[in-house]
Amino acid sequence: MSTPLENWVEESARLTRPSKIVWCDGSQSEFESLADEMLRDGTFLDLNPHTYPRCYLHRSNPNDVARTEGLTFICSTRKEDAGPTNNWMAPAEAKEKVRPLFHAAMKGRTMYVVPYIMGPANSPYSKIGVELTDSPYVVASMRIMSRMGKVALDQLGNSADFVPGLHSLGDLNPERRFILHFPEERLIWSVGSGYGGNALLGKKCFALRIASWMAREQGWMAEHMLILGLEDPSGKVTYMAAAFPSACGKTNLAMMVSALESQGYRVWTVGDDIAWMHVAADGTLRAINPEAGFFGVAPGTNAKTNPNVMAALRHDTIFTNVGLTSSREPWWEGMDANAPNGLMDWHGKPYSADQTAAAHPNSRYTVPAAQSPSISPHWEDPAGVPISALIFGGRRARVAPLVYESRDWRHGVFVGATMASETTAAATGAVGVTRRDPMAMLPFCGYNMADYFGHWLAMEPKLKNPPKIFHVNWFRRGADGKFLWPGYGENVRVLKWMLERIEGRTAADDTPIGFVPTASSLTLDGLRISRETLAELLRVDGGDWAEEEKATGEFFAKFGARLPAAIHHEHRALGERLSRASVGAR
Ligand code: GTP
Ligand code: SPV
Ligand code: MN
Repeated sequence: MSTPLENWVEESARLTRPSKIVWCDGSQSEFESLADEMLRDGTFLDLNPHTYPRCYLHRSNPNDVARTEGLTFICSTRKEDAGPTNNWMAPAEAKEKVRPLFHAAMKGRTMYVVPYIMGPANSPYSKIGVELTDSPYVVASMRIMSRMGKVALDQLGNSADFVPGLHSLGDLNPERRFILHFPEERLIWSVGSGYGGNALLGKKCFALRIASWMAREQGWMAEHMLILGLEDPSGKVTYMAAAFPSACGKTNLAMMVSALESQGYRVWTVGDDIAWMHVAADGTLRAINPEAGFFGVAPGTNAKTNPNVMAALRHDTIFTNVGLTSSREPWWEGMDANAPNGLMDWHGKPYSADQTAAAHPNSRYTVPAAQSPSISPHWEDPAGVPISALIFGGRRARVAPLVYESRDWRHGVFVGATMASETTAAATGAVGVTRRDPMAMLPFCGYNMADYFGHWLAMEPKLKNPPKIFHVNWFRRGADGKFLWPGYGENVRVLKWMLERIEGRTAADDTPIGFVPTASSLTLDGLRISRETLAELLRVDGGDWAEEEKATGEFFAKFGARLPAAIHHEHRALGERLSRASVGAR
């Protein structure tokens, strides 16, 4: 008798016709032989073995350097279940359209069977996926990003309880690129891309799009959130989870070196991109990081902004689309002031100073989580860590103050639902355009976002002490166009204010949008920031917010009658508070 997994592998091989099938065990020796093969065919370039041992550079096809949201589909039976913010195709139509692209797609190639666990190996919250892929780069990346190989196969046994994901590079032509999710079948099909979230199917496809659908059915949450622990001077650690859109600072917040370390505040990393959160028997919200590695944005990372990442990267790391120095070390914009002589750009061409960038703006490192000096001793705790605060945030040149606290859970859900952020290079398309991105889940929610807001609202009564919900913005700019807040390790000052709010120990101004720190309630010692800059960072501008309230209404209108009444109610209440305040100000 063959197992459900064997049957599916066989069926997929009949479709894709690989010349060979390899079942991956996840061992170091397996990785080494894959790496050797990739060095031979140019998929991997080796880096300096003395300064970057066992590290490799991968250059992807220049047309395949970011997630492609326009080619990503939710294939639910009913269109309304995918909702107005997702691309949708009917399941049968999607399969008919895309199956031919898989036909004999692996001819002359190897099909790798990649079993993986999302979550710690022995956690009741973990789930198993299996990816079939013809990309050895994907295999090597999945080995870092998940618990891959024998450990997953042993846990699966003969069970059919796994999320299947079929992936082929195809011909890498964007015209023939599709990322399809069949949430009712819990099936993923991806063809035509080898990049990150398009191709490492455990990450955005499973752990967010498919998992968010499962989480709603089963009463838990799958979120685009980092998880960190803030240690206070007494040694107590308070855990927080934060949702910022792609390339808006999750990895950097989760792995920061605290500017208040001398005062006894430090940050421990549990996860940097995805949180699966369940209500435990005692009514606490418990979060696990389903991933085992970090797929982080390289540009902007340096010894000052993020020493933990810089230390983590020095061995056993894969770099994608960064520059290469003459001493065969990785290089990217923002690593140090000047591009070194003899630099090659991410295409492999000599870099010249009139060029915009040596590294692609969405170039990345793939590194095992355990390599970070900041990794929490509880990062693989099967029960997860208890969450005391949820944080939303985005990239806003104006409007959103440095930090504010929502009035209660329901208002906090509204704050998350009204998030907006300027787009980044993490997805193809224009950069710097403000778009609504509720809970940083716009590209990742596997179902109708109106129902998703409803699901958030429905979590509250299950929680004994619902976490406080905050909103942050590290990216507000002054009249000169420069960031007003120094960011990175200094962000701990904002986390400390949140901690003191959780513990009821510090002051805030009650504004129409929520509770904003008083000028004296933020710990600013050791930071040179003028009183005017601070006032601007914390300012709630009546005109900006009136526009914001209007834009929010237009966004919500897309959802029609499906939008929960509580969200309408919060929207009206915000409008009323804003107009009362503007009358008061007159
Ligand atoms: P994804 O992996 O795409 O989900 O991104 P992310 O949310 O983890 O973002 P990441 O921490 O990688 O940061 C993205 C970019 O923003 C990098 O270039 C960082 O250097 C920059 N950045 C992160 N935190 C801050 C901050 O506090 N202030 C400023 N000015 N820039 C920041
Ligand atoms: C993101 O874009 O949010 C990422 C990178 O974390 S990717 O894996 O490409 O989704
Ligand atoms: Mn992300």
